Amino acid sequence: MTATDTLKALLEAALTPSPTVISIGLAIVLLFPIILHFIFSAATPYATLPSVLLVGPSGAGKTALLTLFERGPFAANPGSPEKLDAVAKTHTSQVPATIELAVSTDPSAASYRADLDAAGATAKKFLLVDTPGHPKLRGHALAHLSSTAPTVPTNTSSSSSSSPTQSKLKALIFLVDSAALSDPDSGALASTASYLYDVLLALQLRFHRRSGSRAPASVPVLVAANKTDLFTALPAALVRSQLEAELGRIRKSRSKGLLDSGVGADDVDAAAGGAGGEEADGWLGGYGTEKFSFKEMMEFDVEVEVLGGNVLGEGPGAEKWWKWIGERV
Ligand SMILES: Nc1nc2c(ncn2[C@@H]2O[C@H](COP(=O)(O)OP(=O)(O)OP(=O)(O)O)[C@@H](O)[C@H]2O)c(=O)[nH]1
Ligand SMILES: [Mg+2]
Repeated sequence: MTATDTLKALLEAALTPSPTVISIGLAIVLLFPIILHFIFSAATPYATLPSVLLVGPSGAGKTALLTLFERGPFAANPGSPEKLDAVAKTHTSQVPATIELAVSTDPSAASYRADLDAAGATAKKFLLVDTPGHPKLRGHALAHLSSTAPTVPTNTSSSSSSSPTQSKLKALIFLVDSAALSDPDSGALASTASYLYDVLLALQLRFHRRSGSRAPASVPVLVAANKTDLFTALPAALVRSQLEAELGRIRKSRSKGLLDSGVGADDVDAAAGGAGGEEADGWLGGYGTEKFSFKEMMEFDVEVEVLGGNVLGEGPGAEKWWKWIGERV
């Protein structure tokens, strides 16, 4: 009897409106969603995936590379023509495309062919973002770089959820057509270098904006010299030196344009000396150097590496690029 009595008394107390009951009830109502949030956010540690941005001039092979990484096994035996078609049939991109990939954490085993099948517990997931290379559509890629937020919103097409995912930009691949670069009449060198100049300058400005812990981290750059299967293709070392020379020329002519446009030489010097001025002008790399070198970008925490490879045909393939990605995501 006593047990039912106490139960009765307890129930009665709980149902009588009193400040204690109301405050306990309020506390439960308010704390429950907060506790739920912590339980679920702890259960999904990969809410933000690292992302790798693919940029480069139109026709360099960005979409072809994305397709190769997505359907690796098809390209693994390029013997049958229809399988090769799956990679080769690309057309100029108009919108950015994102796919989700996984790279093995074991560096010795890093191969996109193997990783696609064995994406188990040891694999790191990341997003690969293809951007259009057409000069009028480069805003997509540059917007990713100039965003001050530590994360960039991307739309994952392959993932089951169609909602935008927040993603951390971890690396950038600048794809170039090394066969086109070897033709001095095509103007490919000038147009490729001018795009690369804008990309590197965006990363340099990003470095200057870094202040505080929520600032974006540095983004390493891989200049991927594609199409080395073609006999006219320049080797990676020449791609590097030609691009450096052209970037130096662009830097010189752009700073000259600044002088001609009415900004006095003193202003430019002052801008170069002052910490705030560096941000405003378009001078890429270190001051006081005549020739441009990719090493200068280390001053701004931007590591630049040049590696050759090919998406189609016979050659070293894309393994080195995949490995480079694996070391950085
Ligand atoms: N020979 C050879 N051709 C390649 C290679 N990679 C890509 N291509 C070809 O280059 C052409 C352009 O490739 P895309 O991937 O469409 O170029 P993109 O960089 O996406 O170009 P945009 O979308 O316009 O920015 C296609 O016809 C590909 O088949 C390669 O390694 N070797
Ligand atoms: Mg494309």
